[in-house]
Amino acid sequence: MADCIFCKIAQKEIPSTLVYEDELVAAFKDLEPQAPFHALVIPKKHVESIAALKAEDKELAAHILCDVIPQIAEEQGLTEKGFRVVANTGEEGGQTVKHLHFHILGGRSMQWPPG
Ligand code: D5M
Repeated sequence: MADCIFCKIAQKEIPSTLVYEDELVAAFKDLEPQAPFHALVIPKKHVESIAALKAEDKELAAHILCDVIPQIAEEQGLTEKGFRVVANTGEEGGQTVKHLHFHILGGRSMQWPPG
């Protein structure tokens, strides 16, 4: 999508600090970190949100959840103590960038409920 900032990051048209990349997925440090480790995992193809995922995206979603996020957590030393994964979805979900992304937050104790 031409005007999507995360598409531009995936295409390396704007810079980011990558922590993971493969053919389908990129992960990069969040510009406004809310924890000592805060990265965003995105599919390279434009999908607006979890609500826009289609049956054809099942492998991609499983890849992100089953492979990419656990690998990043392990590499960042978060697996043992724990971490949080968040996918803000839609207006009331607090989603500001309309390209599916999973926040990975770690390195501190998290509170519940979120705001
Ligand atoms: O989260 C959107 C997140 O995206 C928010 O934490 C800031 C982050 N962001 C916005 N632009 C950039 C760039 N260019 N690099 C890295 N991180 C960025 P949401 O769940 O939609 O509120």
